[in-house]
Amino acid sequence: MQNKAIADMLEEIASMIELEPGDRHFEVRAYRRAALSIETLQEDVADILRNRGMEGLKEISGVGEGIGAKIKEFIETGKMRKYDELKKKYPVDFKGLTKVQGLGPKKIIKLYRKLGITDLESLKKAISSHRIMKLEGFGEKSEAEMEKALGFLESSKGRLTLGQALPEAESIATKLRKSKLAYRVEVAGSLRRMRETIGDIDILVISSEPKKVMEFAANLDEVDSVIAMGETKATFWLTIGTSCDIRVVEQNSFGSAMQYFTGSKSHGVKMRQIAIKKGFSLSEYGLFDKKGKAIASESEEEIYKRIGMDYIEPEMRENIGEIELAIKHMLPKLIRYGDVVGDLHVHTTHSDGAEKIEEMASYAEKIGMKYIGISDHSQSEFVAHGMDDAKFMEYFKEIDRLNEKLEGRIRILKSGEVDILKDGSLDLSNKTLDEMDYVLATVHGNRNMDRESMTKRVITALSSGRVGIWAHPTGRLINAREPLQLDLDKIFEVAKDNDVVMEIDAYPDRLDLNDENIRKAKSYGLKFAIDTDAHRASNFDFIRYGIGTARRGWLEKKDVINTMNIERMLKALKANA
Ligand code: DGT
Ligand code: CA
Ligand code: CA
Repeated sequence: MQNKAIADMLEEIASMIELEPGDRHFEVRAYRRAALSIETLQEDVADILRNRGMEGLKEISGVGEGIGAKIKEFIETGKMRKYDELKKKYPVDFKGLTKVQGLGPKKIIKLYRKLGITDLESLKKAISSHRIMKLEGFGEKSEAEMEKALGFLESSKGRLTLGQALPEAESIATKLRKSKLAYRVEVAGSLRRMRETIGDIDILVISSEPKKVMEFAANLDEVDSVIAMGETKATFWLTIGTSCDIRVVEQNSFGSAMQYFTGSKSHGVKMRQIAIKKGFSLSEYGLFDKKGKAIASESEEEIYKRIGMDYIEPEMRENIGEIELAIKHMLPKLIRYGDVVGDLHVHTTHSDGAEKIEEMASYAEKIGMKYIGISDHSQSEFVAHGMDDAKFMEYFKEIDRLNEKLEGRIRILKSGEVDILKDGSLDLSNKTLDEMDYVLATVHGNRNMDRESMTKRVITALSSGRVGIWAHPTGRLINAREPLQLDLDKIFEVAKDNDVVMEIDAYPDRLDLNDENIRKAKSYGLKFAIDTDAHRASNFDFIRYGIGTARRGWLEKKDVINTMNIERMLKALKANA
C-alpha cells in the first residue's frame, strides 16, 4: 500500500510551498488536508484509481483535480514532478527535521541556507559544535532547546503510539481469522495491555496448520519483509515501521500462552515466583503441579484462579501492586469499554474541526452517545480559528436550535475549549462563560514557563470557580512534545477543593492524563471525564484509547462522570446549571 508514501510526499510538498514567495497558504492547506485524508484512508489509493479512476480519487476528502493528477502520476510512474522540482530547490529532509519540536519549514530552510543542514544528523553536528547559537534569529537559548528536543526525539525512537499500532494489529488479526487457517487469533503483548506506546506487535494464533499460517501472514499487505520465520514463530517487518511477532500455539495451552505473552515481563516473573511458592510451576505451556501434571492451561482465568488470586485485567498487569490486591480479592472493578455514554470535548467547523455541529451530533447519536459537549476554541487559539465572545453567542444559538430539532434523541451541551492565559485568567468574558453548560479550560500558548509560574497559572484558573474540566492537563504529545512543567500534587489538591474534573484526552497522540497521573489524581479523590477531542466524526473511535488508559489508571465506572446520565453528570461537573 502506497498511501503512507503519498501522504508523506504531499505533506512535504506543503512544507516546501510554504517557503515559496507570496501568500500560498490556501495551497499549503490544500496539500496538508489531502495528506491527512490519505494517511487515514482505509482503502488503498491505488485500488481506488484502478477501480474508479480520477473520479474515485476526487471523492477523497481534500483531493481535487490538481492533487488528484499528482497522485495518479505517482501511482503510474513512481514519480511526482512537482515534488522533484521543489526538492531540487529545497534538498532537505523535512519529514525528519519537522519532528524536532519548534522547527518549522522556515527555520529549517534558514538552517540549510546558512549552515548546510539537511537532516537530523547534520543538525546534531551543528548543535554540538555550537554553530546554531551564532546564527541571527536563533541564539543560545534556542540552540539549547533544539538540543533538548533532539534528545527527546531520540529517546522515543522506534516506539509507535497505541493509535498507530492497534488498528494495524487488528487488521492483521482480522485477515488471519478470515483465512480459515486458524481457530483463534488474539493480540497480546503491550498492545493488549493498552500501553501508550508499543515496541512491537505480538499476535497469538491457534492453528493445526502453522506453516500455512506463516505463509499467509508473510503475504499480507501490511508486511514489508520477513525478518525470521520458523515452524511456529515468525517475525515480520511491517510497512508502518514496526515488527510483528506471530506465534502459533496449541489449543490446550492457549490460556497460558496468552498469560505469558501479554506480559508485562515483570508481572509474569512475579506470577511465576508465586506459583513456585505454592509448589507449582508456570510457563507459556501451562500451570503444572510437582509431578509435572498440567492443572490449568487453556484459559487465563483458570490460571489466576488456581494460583489463588482473582483474574487480573490485561491493562493492570504491570506489577505495581495488582498481584497483591488480586490475592486479597481487592482489585478495583475497572470501567468497561462500553461504559462511556457522552463525550464532553468535541470540535466542529466553528474552530478547527472538519464537520458541522449537526453532523457530529448525529454521528454521536448513531454510535449510542446520549450527550455531547461542543467545545470549540476560544479567541487566543488563532491558529485553530478560535472564536471571540460574539461568535460564541452565535454558536450557542445554533446549539439551541439543534437541540430543539433533535427532540432529545441526543443532547448537545454548550462548552468551549477556553485558553488559560499567561496570568491564569480565562480567554472569554464571564458573560460568555456563564452561558456555557460547563467550561473546558487548558493551556495552549506560552508553554515555556518555569514550573512555579506554570503551576501558579493553572491554579489561578482552576480556583476561579468557573472551570468544569481541565482539558489535556499536561499538554504533552506522545513522541513529539514534552509535558508542561507542573507541580501536579499542588494542582490536584486545588482541583479537588474546587470540584474540577480531570480530563483523560483519548486523542491517540495525547492520552493525557496518562496512566500514572490518573492514579495520582484518583488518590486525591478527583473525578474524570474521558473525551475524544474529536475533530471529525471518525475520531469518536478514539474513545477506546482513553478508556484503555483509564483502565491502566485503575479507574472504576464511578470515577468517570461521562458514564452517568446527563443529570447526574452535570451535577458532578458543578456546571453552571
Ligand atoms: P513492547 O513490545 O516493548 O511494547 O512490550 P511487550 O510487553 O509487548 O514486550 P515483548 O514484545 O518483548 O514481549 C511480549 C511479552 O512476552 C512480554 O510482555 C512478556 C513476555 N516475555 C518476553 N520476554 C520475556 C522474558 O524474558 N520473561 C518473561 N517472563 N516473559 C517474557
Ligand atoms: Ca510487544
Ligand atoms: Ca514481541
